[in-house]
Amino acid sequence: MEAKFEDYWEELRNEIISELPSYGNMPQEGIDWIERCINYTVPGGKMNRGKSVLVSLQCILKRELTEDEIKKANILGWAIEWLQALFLVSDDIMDASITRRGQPCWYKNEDVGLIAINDTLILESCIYKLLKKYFRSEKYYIDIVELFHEISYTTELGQLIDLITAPENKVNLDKFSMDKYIWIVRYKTAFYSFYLPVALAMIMAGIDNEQSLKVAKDILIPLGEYFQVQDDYLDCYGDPKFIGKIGTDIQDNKCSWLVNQALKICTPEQREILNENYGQNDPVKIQKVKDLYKELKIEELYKQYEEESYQRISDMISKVDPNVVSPDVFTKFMNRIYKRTK
Ligand code: DMA
Ligand code: MG
Ligand code: MG
Ligand code: MG
Repeated sequence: MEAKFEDYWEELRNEIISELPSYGNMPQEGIDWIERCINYTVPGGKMNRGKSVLVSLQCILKRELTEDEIKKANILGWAIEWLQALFLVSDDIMDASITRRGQPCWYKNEDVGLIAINDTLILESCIYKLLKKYFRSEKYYIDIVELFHEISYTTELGQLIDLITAPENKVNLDKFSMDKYIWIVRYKTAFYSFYLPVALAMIMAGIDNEQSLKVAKDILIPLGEYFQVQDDYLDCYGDPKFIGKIGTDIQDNKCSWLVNQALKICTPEQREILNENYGQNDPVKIQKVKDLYKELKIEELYKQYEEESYQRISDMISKVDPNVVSPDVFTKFMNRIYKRTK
């Protein structure tokens, strides 16, 4: 039977762990720490991003893949999961989150705390260890390394604007706007979650010319925007048991889709309610914001947005020239997230 995505985990973990003693007999507790950290933070998500590399490669090549191609696509998928892990570990520290994937955030473990900052850097280094180990002799090696660097950078820029638009204890609703929102979500989410897996598959398949990558980007970035709007919706309305995390956007003063919608339609009096209650870690104030969202029927606006986005993106996909990129790549991705509840 063909190996599944999950089946590669053990090999990759061993790859990282088994090399550590070569660092001057690294103390065993350090090796144990890294093993515990990667076991805790890398696997255990939905793995949508990781699995999409192989799915995309299959759509693009439209032939039976070799065992080696399957393995390589899945390893690139795991490299994305690794990237995701380091962004989530740091995101949870900066967002003061409590749980992730149904367990305490990594930094919340009693003996971890701010050591988690160095752990994110180790997680990042692991990506390049793995790329080197498995791809060094491929002619596209430098292209995938550069892509990981570039996409990491875009994500970091997105996180920066996300964070400085949401200063602690300094609510200023004038800082928010839908334009800024779109910029933030493109950079912090869409590039690494949607464009990266497909671009990696395209590079593997040898169709990495500017034109084809642009066609992919033009659809995948809007798809990523839609995905982050869903994330913002679920932050407020999702069931923590289901989404594995407890929402923090209201108290974190985030430039979320929901607050931007509220700002677009609220009266000056309602804006004052937001001004007084948004961005503060107080359950009563959080509830007041949620009550206002209810009054403004933000949930209904979201349902409308969801339908419109599906239509709009389906339209875009239908216009893709199948000789440039197989439209299946996008349809598969889209159907996997449409109306998601986690
Ligand atoms: C997440 O934004 C973006 C990155 C790069 C992790 P977020 O803080 O809304 O994510 P989550 O809701 O998962 O904490
Ligand atoms: Mg967060
Ligand atoms: Mg965040
Ligand atoms: Mg969120």
